[in-house]
Amino acid sequence: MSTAPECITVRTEGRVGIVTLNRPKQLNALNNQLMDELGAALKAFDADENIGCMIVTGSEKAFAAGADIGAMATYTFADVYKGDYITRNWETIRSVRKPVIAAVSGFALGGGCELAMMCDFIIAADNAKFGQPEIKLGIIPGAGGTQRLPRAVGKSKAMDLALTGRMMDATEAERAGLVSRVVPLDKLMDEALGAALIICDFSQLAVMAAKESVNRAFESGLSDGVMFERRMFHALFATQDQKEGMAAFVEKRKPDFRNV
Ligand code: CO8
Repeated sequence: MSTAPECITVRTEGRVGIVTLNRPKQLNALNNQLMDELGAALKAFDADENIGCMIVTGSEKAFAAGADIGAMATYTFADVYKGDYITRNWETIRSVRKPVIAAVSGFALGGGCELAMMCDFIIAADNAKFGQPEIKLGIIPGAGGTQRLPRAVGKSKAMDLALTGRMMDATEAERAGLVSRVVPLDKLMDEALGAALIICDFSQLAVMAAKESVNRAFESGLSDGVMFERRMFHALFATQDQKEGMAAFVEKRKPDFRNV
């Protein structure tokens, strides 16, 4: 029997599934239970025909201040390596096929920054602060920070953040390309929901193909990626949604996508 989650809250707005990280006393520090609950919630939304897009968010003060340092403090190499501890349930989010938006306010540090980067794009409030401060704890990022951050912001800034442990604010993060938009704190959820609802109205087949194709850019060389995109592009001509989308444009009406 599944029990109600304790470290997250889950709700829907129209066809948008929203997961809010909810360990306020620890600034949403990420532990195994939270990551299990987050993974389960996202997988459930992914499987739900009524959901077209997801949002992961935190509190005003913290998206997530990193992995739970208290929980990790006494781990040995044998603990973490043998049990694949901490890392084992972190990448569930990567298997989600519908879009996931990170709506980030406050601290997104360490594993919190890595979690945001595992989402498809990041919308930040103007009080957001991003960083990979693990170096200050005698460790390095462990959930993709040294790999996804340089892909997002380039080597120089990624090195700066990983080696000095400093935080960058939302303006710098947008300038560097880590986040797609910055909005006032009180507009964060409206902005994220607005984007999610726009996505929900498109053909889910095209949305999933676009996500898969953009992600391919980070996994392959240019010609392989372009070939993958071309095959996906061709494949979408087999869908009724392509016929509907183009007919609606020609007939100057709103398309009615059925995801077939
Ligand atoms: N883990 C556990 N508890 C935390 C964490 C954390 N990461 N961050 C904050 N807290 C707790 C504090 O201990 C404090 O608890 P209490 O009230 O009981 O003392 C409470 O949250 C509030 O924190 P502060 O009083 O420190 O609040 P401030 O506003 O003064 O400072 C900061 C906020 C700057 C965010 C500060 O709390 C801080 O520096 N936190 C640690 C940030 C950090 O180092 N993050 C990286 C952690 S390591 C990591 O993420 C590795 C990821 C590896 C992933 C591997 C899996 C794949």
